[in-house]
Amino acid sequence: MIRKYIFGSPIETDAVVENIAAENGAPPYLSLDRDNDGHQVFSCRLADDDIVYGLGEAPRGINKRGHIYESFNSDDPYHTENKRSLYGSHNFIVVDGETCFGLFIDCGASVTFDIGYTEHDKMSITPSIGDLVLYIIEGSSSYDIVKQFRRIIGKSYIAPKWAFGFQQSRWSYFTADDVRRVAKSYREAGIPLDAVYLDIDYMEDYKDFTVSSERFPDFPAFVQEMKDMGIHLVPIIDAGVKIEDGYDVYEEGKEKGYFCKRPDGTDFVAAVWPGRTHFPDFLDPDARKWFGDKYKVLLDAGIDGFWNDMNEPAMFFTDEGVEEAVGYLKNFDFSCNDAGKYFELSGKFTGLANRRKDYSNIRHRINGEMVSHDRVHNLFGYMMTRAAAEGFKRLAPDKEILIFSRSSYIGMHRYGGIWTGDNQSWWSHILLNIKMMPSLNMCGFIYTGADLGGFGANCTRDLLLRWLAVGIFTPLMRDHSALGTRSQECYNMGDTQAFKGIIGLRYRLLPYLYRSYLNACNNDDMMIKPLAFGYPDDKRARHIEDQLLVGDSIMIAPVYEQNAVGRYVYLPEEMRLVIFKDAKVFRTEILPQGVHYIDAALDEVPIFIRKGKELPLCAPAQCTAELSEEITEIIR
Ligand code: MIG
Repeated sequence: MIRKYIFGSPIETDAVVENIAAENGAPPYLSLDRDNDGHQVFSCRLADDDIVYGLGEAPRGINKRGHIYESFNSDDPYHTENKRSLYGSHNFIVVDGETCFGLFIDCGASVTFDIGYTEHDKMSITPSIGDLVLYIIEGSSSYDIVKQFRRIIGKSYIAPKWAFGFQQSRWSYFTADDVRRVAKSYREAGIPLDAVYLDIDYMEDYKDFTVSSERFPDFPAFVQEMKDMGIHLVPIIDAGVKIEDGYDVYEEGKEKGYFCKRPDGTDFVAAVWPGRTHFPDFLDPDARKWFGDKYKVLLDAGIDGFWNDMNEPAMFFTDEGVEEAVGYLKNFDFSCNDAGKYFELSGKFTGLANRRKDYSNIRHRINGEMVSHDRVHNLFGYMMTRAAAEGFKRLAPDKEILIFSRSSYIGMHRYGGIWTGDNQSWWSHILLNIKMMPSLNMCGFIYTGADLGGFGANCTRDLLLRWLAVGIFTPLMRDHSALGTRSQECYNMGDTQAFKGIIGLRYRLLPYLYRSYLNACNNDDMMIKPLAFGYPDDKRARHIEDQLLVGDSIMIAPVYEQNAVGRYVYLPEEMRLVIFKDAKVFRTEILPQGVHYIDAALDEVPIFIRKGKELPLCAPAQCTAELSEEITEIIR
């Protein structure tokens, strides 16, 4: 049962695809008040044992209680516990307890979710504007509510099967020879690989839809050469378009009026990787179509996978920001004794990136009217990826193309996947990855995954092995790392046998994983679920956040602590433990319901097969193109 309530005059987000008639009365479950600033506040009481699920890509746990979150798409590479926002805004939550209901706040502007933060037994939701659509969803359980919600937002994007192979990325592999070396090293080590990523340095001066002819001579031939090795190249596309005379994307966008504007009607300018850039106005369907068609030059070169980056949109600085900071500096009294002022001074400069004030200066054209960015901020990356996906449909209707984005909003799940952005080579970020997966699934983002090994900071062998042992269960399985960090390709991390075994197991699991993935996409279901969704009557399972159900047959309980030789695992029912090593069954036993300590060395992957279920395996392969669908082994 889904009820819809309209407040003010909301801007269409296209998040919901089902036609639902709006109701007039007051929404159930929630109290409506105004805060001191006049903002509408929706609130409800939380009982002690209530769980609050949802929010997709957000910090902290599966249960969102005990923190305050803000849906405001942010380019922030420090995903620490104190943060309120990440790259996506997924305003869907479920309150699970004495009363059980779901809600979705459909609004492109910032929304704050205080979930037992100010008062431990109260949840308050405060949208920053009064124009929004509220959906209330009732069902027999949280899982049922999630499935109903998924039905109204439409089917999730389906990634091609090769995108379930192992993928290697780095900022950056600078030349074709660098990429060749990666491909060759994987093949020589016998570690399976399906894709190598091209980060911003493949372009000419960071210009979208260009390829440096110096570093990648005869690009189409190179794409083919890699394809012949079973390897797909996946180039990045950034949101900002370089301002440069003679650059066709810039010239056309300017002439046709496809760039975002300032309040005075001139094109908005921000500095990003290419230097001074304009942002295409992805909220405008004409601009969207134009930008989507630009992918053609890379499709024509044989490319069949892309990642859209910097689309919050991320900005390093604007002229206004710099002027303000420099003005402050000029007037600064360096003889003052006020230490607070020193920090204020440095803050003026460290705060230049992604300033709210700059966002407020952006204008979009929506239905012929100029609309402030503040009202639609969270839709920008969504509409960029929609532009790409709709472009692919026109340009290559029969081709399956991989596309995923950094920034997102619910609705974008129909057009592409997401990766979870700039994490760090920290053990705590393995756990964050584990906890975020089910929340993302609830919101329709099924093709998703984290930068395995961690993006920022230096990775170690043990961290990468443990993280890969989680990554084999996430649809996007990609090792990615930042410029300046230690190399973290699997063949650069000491003896390769363990890597070969773990990634080899991913390929053996592919028939099961891809089928589970398709089931989730086609049936508005989740591929990766919290234990509570599989064992709703088990009080203990209800609060477990570091074990997950993957598909219908298995439970995973990854090791995510350094130097741990195993971990405690709770089994809600009798299960078969299988320890895989070298991509083969190494040890197996039936364990009764209850708590067990499971030993798992760095090269071992434990999987728990649920009672009465089975896990099919195929033969290993070096890439998905060589993978046989034939099941060679079934474990029960
Ligand atoms: O400002 O393209 O999240 O994956 O490697 C950094 C360089 C820009 C951020 C992405 C990351 C990518 C990096 N980008």
